[in-house]
Amino acid sequence: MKITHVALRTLELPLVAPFTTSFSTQTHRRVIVLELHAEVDGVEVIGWGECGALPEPVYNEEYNAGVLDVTTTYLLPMLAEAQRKAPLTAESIAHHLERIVGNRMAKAAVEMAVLDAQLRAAGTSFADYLGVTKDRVPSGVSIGIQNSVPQLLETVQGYLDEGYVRIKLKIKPGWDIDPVRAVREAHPDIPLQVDANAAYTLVDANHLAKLDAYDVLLIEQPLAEDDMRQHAELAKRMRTPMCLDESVVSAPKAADAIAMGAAQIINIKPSRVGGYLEARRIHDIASAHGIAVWCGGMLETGIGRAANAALAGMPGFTLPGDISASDRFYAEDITDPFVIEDGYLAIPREPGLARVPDAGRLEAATVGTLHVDL
Ligand code: OSB
Ligand code: MG
Repeated sequence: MKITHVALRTLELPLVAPFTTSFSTQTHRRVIVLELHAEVDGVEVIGWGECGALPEPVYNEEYNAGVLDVTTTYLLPMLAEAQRKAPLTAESIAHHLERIVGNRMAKAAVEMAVLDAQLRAAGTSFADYLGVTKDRVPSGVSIGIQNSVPQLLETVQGYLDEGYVRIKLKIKPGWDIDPVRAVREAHPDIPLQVDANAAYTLVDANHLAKLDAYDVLLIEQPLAEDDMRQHAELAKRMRTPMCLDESVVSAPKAADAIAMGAAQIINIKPSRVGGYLEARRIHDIASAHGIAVWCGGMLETGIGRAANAALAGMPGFTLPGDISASDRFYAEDITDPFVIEDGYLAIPREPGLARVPDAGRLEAATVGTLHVDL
């Protein structure tokens, strides 16, 4: 394929309710979407990519302005150079961008748009590309930090009524044991897990071990991104299985985490690890070690949600992901919405990786666009 033009749109979508984690409160999702124009065998094709980055570098080191800068200054010019020598393929993008350190969410969005264009041109769905045979995936929901325990219980009940099969509670110091106990007492049998987004230190080990009393499926990323060894230490000091999110930025990091005993479970977020192809490698490594994985999210629009739903159909994804219906975050998605049916989302089978956005809704949500010719 030859890329001819990329439009980098920044969208702003209101959230149905504020989403609070240990690191921030979001009332809107400001998200970068790539519209990539390419030629495949003389035919024009458009590929879509969605970037996981947030407006501020508070989940990881990436942020929207940085993504726009690195993509327009380095990533796209490097691909322009590469395609002067040989046609691009999705599978070669990571290689061409290797000289740039980190910036995995920016790279992931570019690779996603190229893979989407490639699959679209071939008439192949992402699920078929991956060899996924299931037709649906179980849907979990990530619940932000609430103002009070009664409010949390009401929120949880609402999602259970909608059919979500697993509840994840965001926790932070001061909002951890009490909310978990309250939810567990109200719902003795639901699959329940917690996510701290790196809000604790190893000094909190005894406190966090109190979670062991509430039959929690896993604790996600209690310690800082760099603290792989401390996670291994904490894993020995509590019974609740240790799950890593932020720390696992690549397949080699997944291998380190498994070898060190820092992760019994891995949250795979394609954007965090540099794309869907690296995400698949992590799935394969984890599966070979008997480590369960599940698909995390970054409040994706329908563009990225479609891709996540297909990825989560791979056999090693044995735990429900943070792949909820579109209306969990958005009153109106920019694509046809994903809906939950009996607790599951259907895996898309249309050609491509992404779900194509509606032109009018995309335009209405756009607050800025950068254009790059290659
Ligand atoms: O840690 O999983 C996380 C959202 C933004 C940043 C980090 C995380 C999250 C979520 C939401 O938990 C997952 C979703 O998209 O449903
Ligand atoms: Mg997380």
